[in-house]
Amino acid sequence: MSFLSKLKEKFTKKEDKAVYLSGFQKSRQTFGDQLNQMKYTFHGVDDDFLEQLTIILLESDVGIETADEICERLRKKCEEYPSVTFHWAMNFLIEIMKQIYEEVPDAPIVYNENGPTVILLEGVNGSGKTTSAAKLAHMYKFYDKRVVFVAADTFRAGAIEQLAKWGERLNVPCIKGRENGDPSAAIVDGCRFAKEKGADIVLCDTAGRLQNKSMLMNELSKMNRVAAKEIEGAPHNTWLVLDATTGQNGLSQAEVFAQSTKLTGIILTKMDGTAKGGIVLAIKNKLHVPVYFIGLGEQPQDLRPFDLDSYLYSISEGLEYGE
Ligand SMILES: Nc1nc2c(ncn2[C@@H]2O[C@H](COP(=O)(O)OP(=O)(O)OP(=O)(O)O)[C@@H](O)[C@H]2O)c(=O)[nH]1
Ligand SMILES: [Mg+2]
Repeated sequence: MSFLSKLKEKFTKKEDKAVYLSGFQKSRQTFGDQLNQMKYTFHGVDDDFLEQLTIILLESDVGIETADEICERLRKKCEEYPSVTFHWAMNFLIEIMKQIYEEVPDAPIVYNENGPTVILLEGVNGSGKTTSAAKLAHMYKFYDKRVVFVAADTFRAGAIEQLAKWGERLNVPCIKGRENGDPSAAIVDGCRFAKEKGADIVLCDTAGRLQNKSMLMNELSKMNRVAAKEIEGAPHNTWLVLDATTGQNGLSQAEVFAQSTKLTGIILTKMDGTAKGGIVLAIKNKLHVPVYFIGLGEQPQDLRPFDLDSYLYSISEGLEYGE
């Protein structure tokens, strides 16, 4: 059985099939559908083929370094099979993408066994932090976890109320910072509240900040420090919320955020509105930071744990035909 057939078989058993397929529809049009078109002109894995493949990978926002690496590995692999068919070349391609992602194993999400687990959400303006906090709350509540929100975006007018409203809707208590006050104070209050009430998960929503504003980046470091004083090991997770539609620019944002805080994971939002699905591979290959969740819409239920096989299948659906 070929790699793509096995991928399909695994995928058909997944619960989230439909959500993945519709969320990655645009990415599939740029990637899988365009690759499929190449079968009509296929004469083997030669320079022409690799050049076209590079273009498709770049359009999917895999980034030049990762695209070159994929092409080089495919070229080497096909040297062993000089009369490779298009179908088998595609099998090798997707398998190589999986190998590249898996080369550095994803560290699991850290949960505090002796008290509340603190999760800090950071990112640039409008990336989807507050919405992601709501989505995470929805997910953890589904698993019967007691969740607390900390509205630590004291900077943007209306930001505290935005999270408080989600709190009301989802029945999650919201510890509010003071508008224009020190966001670290809200983190301290939130951690204390969570300890007192025996909460399981503390979701800290922070203000959008540009990565080139050093004052704001220092503020982020402070939030990390004060959390550690309240709860051992906190924040147990510091996740960068990245808007997938920004593509390669998101990658450079991530590099800078990683310098100011110990970035442990990424939530990739707005995947539903972009063809740039390849950014997942670029992030993993360049930053070695796991993508834990993907945002596939604006509602609390539109968050899914990232699953490599479902992702690969969703962006390449259709390539498995023609064995
Ligand atoms: N389609 C889609 N829209 C999303 C997703 N995540 C967030 N959004 C939308 O993006 C916009 C910004 O989301 P917010 O959660 O307010 O972003 P933020 O990072 O908190 O923004 P600031 O607090 O201003 O920095 C909203 O209109 C959200 O509904 C997603 O996964 N898919
Ligand atoms: Mg916000």
